[in-house]
Amino acid sequence: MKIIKYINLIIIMAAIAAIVSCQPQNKKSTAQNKKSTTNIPNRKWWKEAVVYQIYPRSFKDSNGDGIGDLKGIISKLDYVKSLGVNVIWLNPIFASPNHDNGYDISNYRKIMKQFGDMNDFDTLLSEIHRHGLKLILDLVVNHTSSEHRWFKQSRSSRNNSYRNYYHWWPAERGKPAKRYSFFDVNNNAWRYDSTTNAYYLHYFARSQPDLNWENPKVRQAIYKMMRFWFNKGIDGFRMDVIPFIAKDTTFPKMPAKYHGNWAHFYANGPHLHEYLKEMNREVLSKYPNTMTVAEGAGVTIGEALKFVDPARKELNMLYNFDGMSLGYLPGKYKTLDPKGVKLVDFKNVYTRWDSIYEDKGWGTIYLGNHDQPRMVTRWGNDSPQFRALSSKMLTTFLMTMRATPFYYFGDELGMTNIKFDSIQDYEDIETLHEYQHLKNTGGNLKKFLDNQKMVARDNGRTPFQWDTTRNAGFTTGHPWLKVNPNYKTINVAVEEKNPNSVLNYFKKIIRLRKKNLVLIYGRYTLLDKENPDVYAYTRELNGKKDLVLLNFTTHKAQAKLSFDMSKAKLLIDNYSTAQDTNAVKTFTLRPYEAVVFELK
Ligand code: TEU
Ligand code: CA
Repeated sequence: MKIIKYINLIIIMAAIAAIVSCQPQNKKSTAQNKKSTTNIPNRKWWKEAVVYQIYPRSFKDSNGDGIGDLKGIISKLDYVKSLGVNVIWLNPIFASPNHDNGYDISNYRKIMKQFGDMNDFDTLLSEIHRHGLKLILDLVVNHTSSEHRWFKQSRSSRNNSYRNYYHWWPAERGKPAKRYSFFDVNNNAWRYDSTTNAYYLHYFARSQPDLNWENPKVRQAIYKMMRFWFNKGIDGFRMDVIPFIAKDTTFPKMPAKYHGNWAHFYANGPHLHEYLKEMNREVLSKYPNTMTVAEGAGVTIGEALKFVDPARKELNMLYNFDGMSLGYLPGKYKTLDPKGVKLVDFKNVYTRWDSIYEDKGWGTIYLGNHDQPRMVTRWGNDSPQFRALSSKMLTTFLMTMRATPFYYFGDELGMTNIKFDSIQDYEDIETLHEYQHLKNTGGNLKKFLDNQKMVARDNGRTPFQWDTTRNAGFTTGHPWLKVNPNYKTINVAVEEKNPNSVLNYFKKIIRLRKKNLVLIYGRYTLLDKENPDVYAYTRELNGKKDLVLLNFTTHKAQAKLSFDMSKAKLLIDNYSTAQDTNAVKTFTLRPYEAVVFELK
């Protein structure tokens, strides 16, 4: 009996010793964590968030009319929550004739009838918050729809009280100076209107007249509308082409240097930052726990901090176009350079944009949205052999940079471009008007359509792929835009069941980012700069150091590293079989392999 008692005593003692021994470790790691969290200046919830962009028209149709709607989104919030994302960005949900799918607003305080009504919105917002998520809406205030009552009044007569809500040029002064338009068939941003024998300005389509921000009544009306939505409880705004809102209303000739890059000219109006400071003073500062992100069209890296340096009290974040513009031939409408994009150029763009936020401000990062082709087609490889691997690799990049990821719905499944053959399949005003422009000017339509298979915005707008039922479970009706036929294999239902799916990898790497503040706030250092195949970088924070290695090619590739990899702890690998890390100096990556190591 005695011996048994002794043995029990020894076991108990050993157990206590074991617990005590891991205490200091726990104590150390808690202390280390505490240190690491306390040593991070300017922490903000929106810096630690992952934003998930939903194109409402294509997410989920609840009433069989073939168009996504708010009730459809409500029915899928458990799915959105399961991703691990924090913020939903909805593309415009306001009343609109949908010439530009909601970016032509006819009433800022009404829900687009195809999407539902204000009760649906109120339910959506409370359900989003109940799921522990946040909601940002799309603020489109550079222009309205020509069906907005302000414009109907404005165009009715020269002395109407809304006349100066828009930019008019009286015809008796002759033709106004050239301004380019994104969506006009003749690329002309001035439209003659016979009612008052004058031209009105539209940087986008003729049905998207530009608001006159030089008119304080316009600004106050916009601020009032913003308060309306903030008072409903939304958590912020994505601001559509906000850099374009200020204009020199004398409309001088555009300096020649801007003719190849007129968006940059548009983004440098005389009073732009006065207006953004006023917007902050009068609205944003009254809702301090919200976030704002500018769509930084035309903004160069040298101008970014003017928008997001906290000391300037303007906006929180901005997303730029330098990455998305890689690979296009200069001066030609969205024409891809057959030579493709060099990874070294890609690395330089993202490294430069990281560096400007070293001391102040905060970055964003994205590889797809409703204006872009699907990320895996544009930046990865959508062949059956490499689609899943390269999707995961690109997502690893987005989730391990020092910036708030803006992740586009469907990329978590590895959805691909649909690559329409015929112009009849397209819905997007940009593609249709560019096609008409080419037709009118004898351009090469076949070459245009081939190029659109890669670059057209509709590629990123095809219905979300839920399951293998008809129309991928998006609608019981006729979808407003064709469903990608690959939905049979690329969809939520199939991927939720596959532990190695793109979807489950997405959830896994978000968890990794959340658990490791070094991946959010850590200093970024590019390694092996000239490597044409591998993107290698470290992230460091309060003594922690992670290494990210991304192979952007279909073949094996090596990263020249100066770390002793034998001590490296593998955190995630997009291959289901991890590699032996005893290799020193060089680490051979398999095709499209993405790995994250903890070095210390
Ligand atoms: O985009 C404006 C913009 O700068 C460009 O990306 C433009 O959309 C086009 O793709 C250039 O080729 C914003 C919205 O994101 C876009 O969907 C709207 O069509 C546009 O403004 C007008 O509101
Ligand atoms: Ca519907």
